[in-house]
Amino acid sequence: MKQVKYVISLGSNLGDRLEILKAAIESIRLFAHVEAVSSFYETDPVGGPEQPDYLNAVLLATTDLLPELVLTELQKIESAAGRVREVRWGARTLDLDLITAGDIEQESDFLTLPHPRAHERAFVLQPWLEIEPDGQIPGKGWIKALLSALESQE
Ligand code: A4P
Ligand code: MG
Repeated sequence: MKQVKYVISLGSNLGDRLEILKAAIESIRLFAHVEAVSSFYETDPVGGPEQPDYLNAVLLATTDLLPELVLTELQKIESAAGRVREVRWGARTLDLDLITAGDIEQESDFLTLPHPRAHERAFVLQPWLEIEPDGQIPGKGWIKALLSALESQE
């Protein structure tokens, strides 16, 4: 089976954020080969209701699992961390998003690739840039350029 390279973002703004993110990374290691993990970044919440600051990170992993199966595994890890889906963009113990899966582009309610908002989110681009300086979002371009564009908007 063909190995696919995945970019996965991790976020937490409830509970023991650091321990929750570290445990999530260990869980991802059980089904994928984790090649790089960024530092942990303290970030202001973007969108949604007023809520605590986030701890965010990004990791690179390869596996021959299909994207839908990878997302299903990520959702199991979120549930195990006590994630309750109430308010969209609301506070959460753990949010695991699939940012890219190789050069796959697809759109469905269950899984859109690349993640439709990743290119405009510094809390994804900054940690990603740290571990993959020449990273790209299919259809959007170099993450370095996307991040510069965001910063010059501010
Ligand atoms: N879904 C579709 N495509 C994907 C994908 N590529 N990755 C579906 C993950 N999920 C995907 O997600 C809602 C539905 O999207 C799922 O059923 C899945 O099948 P969710 O995780 O249940 O809900 P959510 O996370 O509240 O929504 P969403 O749209 O994923 O939110 P975002 O855009 O991820 O934003 N601020 C800071 N500083 N740091 C953060 O981490 N995160 C958010 C969440 C908002 N503000 C933040 C942060
Ligand atoms: Mg999510």
